[in-house]
Amino acid sequence: PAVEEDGAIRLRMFDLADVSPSERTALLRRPVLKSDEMINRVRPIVDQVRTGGDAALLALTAKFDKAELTCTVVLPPFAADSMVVDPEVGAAIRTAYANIKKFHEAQADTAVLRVETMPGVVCSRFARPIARVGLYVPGGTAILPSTALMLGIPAQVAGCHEIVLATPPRPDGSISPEVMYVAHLVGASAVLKAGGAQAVAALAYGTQTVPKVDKIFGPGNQWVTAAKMLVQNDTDALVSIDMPAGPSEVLVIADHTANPAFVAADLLSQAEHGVDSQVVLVAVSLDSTKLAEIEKEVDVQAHALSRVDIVRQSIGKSIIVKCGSISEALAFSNDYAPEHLILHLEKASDVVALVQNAGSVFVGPYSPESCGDYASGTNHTLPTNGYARQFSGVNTLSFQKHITSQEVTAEGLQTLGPVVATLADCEGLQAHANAVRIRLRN
Ligand code: HSO
Ligand code: ZN
Repeated sequence: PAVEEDGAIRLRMFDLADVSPSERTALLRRPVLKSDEMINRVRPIVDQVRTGGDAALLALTAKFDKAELTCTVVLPPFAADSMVVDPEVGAAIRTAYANIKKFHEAQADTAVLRVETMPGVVCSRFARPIARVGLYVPGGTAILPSTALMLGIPAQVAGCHEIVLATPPRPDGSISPEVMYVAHLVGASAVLKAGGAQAVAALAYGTQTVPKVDKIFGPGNQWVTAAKMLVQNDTDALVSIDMPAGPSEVLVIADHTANPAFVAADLLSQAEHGVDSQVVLVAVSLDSTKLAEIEKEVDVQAHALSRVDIVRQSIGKSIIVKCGSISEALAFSNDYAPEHLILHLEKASDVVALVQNAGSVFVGPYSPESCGDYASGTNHTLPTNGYARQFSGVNTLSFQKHITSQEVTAEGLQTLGPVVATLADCEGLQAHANAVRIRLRN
């Protein structure tokens, strides 16, 4: 039940020793996302913007964001009075910016990879920025300048030529000054005052005033996610997306050394994101006293939060999974493939070696997820919904693509050519074989 009869905010508890394989599978599952249904609902909106351009975008922004605009695009230099932030917030943004930039600069692929596979046969690989990128910064229940940092910095570091930051305007038509300040820091070439599926469509197809982009990044609600999936599949749009997105999640593994207050705080920091946030605590051989302490901390801390009503719902849908060993805990976590994995364990740093699937790992008692959400340097745009099995979080390479090249010398072709001609013959592709033999004869 989402709401306990006694009013307590608590997770549901399961013991891995007692659950059947099918129950275990059910525990690993996220709430179902009806992506087909959502795609059908966003299609008319996307079509409207694709065919109607700016006029449609303005109309939809008036409808959904209640903002009456005459123009959705803001170009730099951004007005100073649109970026006035509290001095302490400004300083925090600059420190976060520096840390995130430092970590993402180190990821940039600047070297040319060069391998001589045979004498006279040189294969190379080098990276180039994706020229035009669109960054979606959600509005909704919280303003998210941190997301603007997490998407804007790698774009800037990768050297993308055009960085279009889209975010829904407030009813008065403005954008939060913190987001505008970050747009300025990351060198955004335009800010698009639009949100939802309509913003995604404008980025994918371009309008009279909105520049079309090559790749769209960023988290968003179901509408945004569905629109990203839709435009990605339209070859006319010729656009790609960062990754499939779902509600945010955390899996915390705790043993007897864990501080119950820290564990509870970490669970709640994720739970406050939204009613559909997923929170899992894997308890390794915890006695009932310790578990009760954690549950009490969750309840007490939750009731003190301004977003208690959100937390009540997300925690109500969340689970504690008891298990008997670290290896069982990691097996469960790897099967779940969490977006965030927090290790409240005795030898937390040694356990990282056992992590196979996770978006980002938070090691030991003093590494709350909040650090990675805001300012340590790692990116917070991470794979959810189990996609950590095959996707990496957003990083500098997400804004680059690789080009390979080869240079074969005349001598190199003497050795390589016959191999190629033989394989071309084998495939019955005579012109391919000819392209080699015509040179060998020369
Ligand atoms: N935990 C969120 C990111 C975020 N947290 C933004 C606070 N602001 C998804 O990884
Ligand atoms: Zn967060």
